[in-house]
Amino acid sequence: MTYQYWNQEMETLNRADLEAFQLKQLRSAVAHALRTPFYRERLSKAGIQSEEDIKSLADLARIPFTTKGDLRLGFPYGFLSIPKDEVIRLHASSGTTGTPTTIYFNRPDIRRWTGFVARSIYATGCTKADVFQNMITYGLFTGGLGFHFGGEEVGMLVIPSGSGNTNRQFKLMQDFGTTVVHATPSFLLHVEAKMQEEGVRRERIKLTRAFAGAEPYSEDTRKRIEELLRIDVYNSYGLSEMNGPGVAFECQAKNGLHLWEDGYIGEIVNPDTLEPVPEGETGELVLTCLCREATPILRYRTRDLSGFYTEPCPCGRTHRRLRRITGRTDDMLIINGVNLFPSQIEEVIMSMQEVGNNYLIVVEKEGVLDRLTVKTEVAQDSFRDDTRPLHALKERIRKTLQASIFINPRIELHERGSLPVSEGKATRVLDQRPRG
Ligand code: DLL
Repeated sequence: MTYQYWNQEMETLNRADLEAFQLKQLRSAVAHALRTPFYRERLSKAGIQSEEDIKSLADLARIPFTTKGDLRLGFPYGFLSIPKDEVIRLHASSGTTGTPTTIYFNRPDIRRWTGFVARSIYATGCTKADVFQNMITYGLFTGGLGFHFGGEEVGMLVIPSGSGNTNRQFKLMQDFGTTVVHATPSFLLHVEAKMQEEGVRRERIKLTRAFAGAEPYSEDTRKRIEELLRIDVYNSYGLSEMNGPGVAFECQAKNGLHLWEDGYIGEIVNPDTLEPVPEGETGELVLTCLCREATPILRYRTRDLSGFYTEPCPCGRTHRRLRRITGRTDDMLIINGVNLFPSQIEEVIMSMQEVGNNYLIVVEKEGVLDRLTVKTEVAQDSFRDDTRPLHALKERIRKTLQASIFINPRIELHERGSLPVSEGKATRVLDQRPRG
């Protein structure tokens, strides 16, 4: 396979030069951070009064971690490090648990972010000849505008369709000959199911690729989308605190996500001790943003669980690859004392062909015990008179899951297309246990 690079020099830079570049950028990020009240206090407590105190990359370890809680406390302008009249855009996270976190950008920040998204898109083999339908939410969420600007930078024809309204999405795809889409993996699965339902013929659609991210999904889910839609699916990772998408992305080798290390420093730490884990092991990803002036964020605890691959990538890029993010330290469920990540359930059920594209995990209290119910759709319209095969399927799902998660779940089978679908990030878990 021949690989194409958007910025060959940067993407294939040798380690020593890449680290020298990181050090220069880190100093500049620290200089900006020191202009915010939060970091001025935090960094001076850690003995860092100026960027001159950062002498090597090892000094990163002296910088305290930043959490989502810190960012919330700084709402709305506490992390702004440049005069307000130089800011040209803001994005904010949805704030599902209260105050949102806000990130500001000046013009060079937007230019740099756009460069990382363009680089990511190009790494999947796209060119300016592609027609790109951006089927993700626009607005305060970074997925819409982030990919929109990146797609334009590559020179693709960008269709800002936004998410939802699958019938209109099909029409756009057919009218304009869409070759690439961007969506959450759950929305892609929904699109496929709808295509079947509406009788949209695959031959009328020119789709070859999709970028899928913003929520965790398993390798089996990727394969399922690839087979059903007959396209290549590339994993796309990012978070609003680090600009949005374009932080780490799969290349055509599809074996892990290159973390763009000239824009971000990645560390993997043990979430309990906050000490670095041995190279290659799984832990919490901590990121430092090297490419934004307006809102510096240093050593941000993402809560995302991942690890670095240690062997080099056949594509020739030198930027280290992250393993697929399997879950977050804080979406872990504890069910009667057993730890469970929703991704463990997804891995099992998405590998079973009879199971449809959508599922929901419900946790309730029954007396003193926790009760886990997994609701899945069935792949075929099999709600016919003979219910015996359905009973057998239910039992098979239950046994397979139990063997893998060590919890005995209740299984509910639902007709195709009957479980709720979200247009943005999917809600996969309903934890209905009383709090406290
Ligand atoms: O989801 C940015 C984004 C937009 C990424 C479009 C990719 C595509 P937030 O809303 O701040 O930003 O959510 C960030 O989503 O910490 C992860 O927990 C999760 N996440 C994002 N991408 C992936 C992925 C955007 N590929 C949070 N795999 C992150 C697993 C992901 N989880």
